Amino acid sequence: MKTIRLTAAQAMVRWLSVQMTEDGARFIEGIWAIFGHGNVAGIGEALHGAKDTFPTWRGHNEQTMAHAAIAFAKAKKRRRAMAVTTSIGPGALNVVTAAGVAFANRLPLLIIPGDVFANRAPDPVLQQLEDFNDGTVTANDCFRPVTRYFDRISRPEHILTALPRAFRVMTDPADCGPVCLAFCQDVQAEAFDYPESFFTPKVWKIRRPEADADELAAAIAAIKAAQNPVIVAGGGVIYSGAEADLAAFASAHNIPVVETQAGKSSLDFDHALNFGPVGVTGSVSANTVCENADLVIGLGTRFQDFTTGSWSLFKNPNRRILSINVAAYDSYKHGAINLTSDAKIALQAIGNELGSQKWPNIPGLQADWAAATAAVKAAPTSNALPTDMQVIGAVQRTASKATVVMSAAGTMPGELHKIWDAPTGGYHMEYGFSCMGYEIAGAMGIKMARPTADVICMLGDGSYMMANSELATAVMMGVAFTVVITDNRGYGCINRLQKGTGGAGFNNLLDESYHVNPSHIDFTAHAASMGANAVKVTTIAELEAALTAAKGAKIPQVIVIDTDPWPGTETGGTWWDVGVPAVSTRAEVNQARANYEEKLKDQWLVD
Ligand SMILES: Cc1ncc(C[n+]2csc(CCOP(=O)(O)OP(=O)(O)O)c2C)c(N)n1
Ligand SMILES: [Mg+2]
Repeated sequence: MKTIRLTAAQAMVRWLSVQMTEDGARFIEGIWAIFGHGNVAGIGEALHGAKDTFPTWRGHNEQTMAHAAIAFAKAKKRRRAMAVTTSIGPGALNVVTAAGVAFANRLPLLIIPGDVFANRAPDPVLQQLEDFNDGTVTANDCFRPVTRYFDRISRPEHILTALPRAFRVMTDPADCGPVCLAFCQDVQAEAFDYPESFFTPKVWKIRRPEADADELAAAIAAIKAAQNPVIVAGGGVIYSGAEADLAAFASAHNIPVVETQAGKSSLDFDHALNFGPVGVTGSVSANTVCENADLVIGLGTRFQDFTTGSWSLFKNPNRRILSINVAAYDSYKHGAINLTSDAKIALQAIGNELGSQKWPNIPGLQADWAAATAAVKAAPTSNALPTDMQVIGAVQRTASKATVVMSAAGTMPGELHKIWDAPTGGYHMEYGFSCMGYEIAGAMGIKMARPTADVICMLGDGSYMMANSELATAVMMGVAFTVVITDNRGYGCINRLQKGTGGAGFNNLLDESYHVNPSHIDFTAHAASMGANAVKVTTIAELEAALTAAKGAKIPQVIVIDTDPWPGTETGGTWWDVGVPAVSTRAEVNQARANYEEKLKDQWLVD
C-alpha cells in the first residue's frame, strides 16, 4: 500500500480539498477560522499549506462565522457547504447556537473545534472544563444534541472513518444537518502514514429517494378522492430543486399552493396557483384554502407551528393530511398518510397517475390579498413615523428579479412572509431557529453563494445589536449587500406579543427597560466605524433613493430608518399557541387567558 506521511490536520485538509459535487466544485467551499491554542499550530499550519486551493477566511465571532456558512449552504440549496474551525472552550462553545440554527433548518455545516489533549499530559490546559466524575467529557460534548454526527478525533487514524461519515450526513437529504469533528490538539499535530488512496477525489452525489410503491398508491388514491386539496410547500421543495415541477403540477391539476417560511419563493408569487403565505403570518387567501381543505398535502414541510397555526388552521372536519417528505420523521407526523420521498420524484410520479384530473377554480381570494398587501406597503400619506410594512414597500419598489431579501428574527420575518412578493428563489428566511444575529453574517454567506444576487438584509435594531461584527469582515472581503435597519428602539415584536398576552410593556422596548440613562445608539456611526457605507434616512422617499443608490456597490451599504414599534399587518394570520398565565393579578392577563382557553378548543391534536 502506498502511503503518505502527514499530520492528522494536514490529512484532513488534503481530504477536504478533493471532496467534490456533481458540478465539479468542492463540497466544502472553504473554512472560517478563528485560531487559539486549540487549533493554530495543528490545523492552522495545515490550512496555511493549502491556502491557495482551500481558502481560509477570518471572521470576528465563531457563531456568526458559522451563520455565514449556514446561509451559504441554504443559498446553495444544500448542494455545497462551508467549514468552521475554532479553538477549544469559549471559541468552540460560541458555535453551539449556530449548530442549533443548522440543526433546526436541516442545513449542512462542518464544525471542527479544537479539543483538549488526547494524551492528557498537560491537563488541565487553558480553557479546559474539568468534569470531576467523567474524564471523557469536554466542552465539545455540548455539540451532541445540536449535530447530526459527532465524533472526537483522538487518534490520527480516526479521520479515515470520521470524515466520510460526516460527509455522508451532510450530503444525505433526509439526515442533513451540522456535523462536529472535535479535534484533539495534540492529535492534529501527530504524523501518520495515510494510504494515498484516501486522497483520491470523490464526488458526493445527493440521493433522490424514490417512493415506496404502496405508499405512493395510497397517496395517489387520497389525492384522487379529495374535493379540496391544497399543497403546503416547504423548504424541501427548494432543496429538492422541484420548483419548476411544482409550478407545472399545480397548473396541470389546478391545485392551490400555499407557502411556509422555508418554502416561500418555491413558486413565483404571481403564479396563478400561488395562494400565498400560510399560517400564523399567512394570507387570508392561503389560510381560507387551508381551512376548507379536505386533503392537506405537505410537500417538504416540517409542519412547524407557524405553518399550522399551532394545529388550529386545518378545520375541515373531514380533512386528512398527506405528508410527502424525504425524511420519514416528517412524513409520519401528525398521523399523516406518509409518503417518504424526494419532492421532485413524488410530484412526477403522482402527476403521471393523475393524468388530466383537475380541480375547480377558487376565484377571488388572491386578488383581494394582493390589494390588501399593496395598501400596507404604500408610501405613507402622513408625517407619522413609517411602519415596517412601508419600509418593506420601499424595498419592494426598488427590487428586481436579482433581489434576495433575507432575515431571521423580529418583526421582519412575519411581515416579509406575509407581504413580500417573492419571485422564485428571491426569499431567504432563517425561521427554523429564528436566531437573532443571523442576519448580517447570513447576508454575507448568501452573497458568497450567489455573487450576482442583490442581497437585501432586513433587520431590527435588536438583531443588529446582537451580532453585527461580520459587517467588518464583509467590508474586508469585498462582499457587498444592503442592510436595512428598522430602529424602533427595542424588541418590537416581543413587546407586541407581551401586550397580546395581557402583559405590561416591560423589558422589551428600551424606554420600558431598566435604565439610568436613556439609550441612544447611533447605528450609522457604528456601521461606518466598521467600514460600511452608512446613511440615516427619515422618510420612505429618502429610503427609496438610498436603496437605489446602494445598487451595485462594492462594499456593504447600511441604511437606518426609525420605525413605529406598534403597527403590524392586521389582516390575515392565524392563532399561535403561546402559554398565557392561568392566574395573575392583572385583569388583562386573565382576559387573555380566557381568550386563550377558547382558542385551545380549535387545536387539533394528533389524529
Ligand atoms: C438569539 C435570540 N434571542 C432571543 C430571541 C427572541 N426574540 C425574537 S424577536 C426578538 C426581538 C427582535 O427585536 P428587533 O430585532 O429590534 O426587531 P423588531 O421586532 O423590534 O422589529 C427577540 C428578543 C431570538 N429569536 N433569538
Ligand atoms: Mg426593534
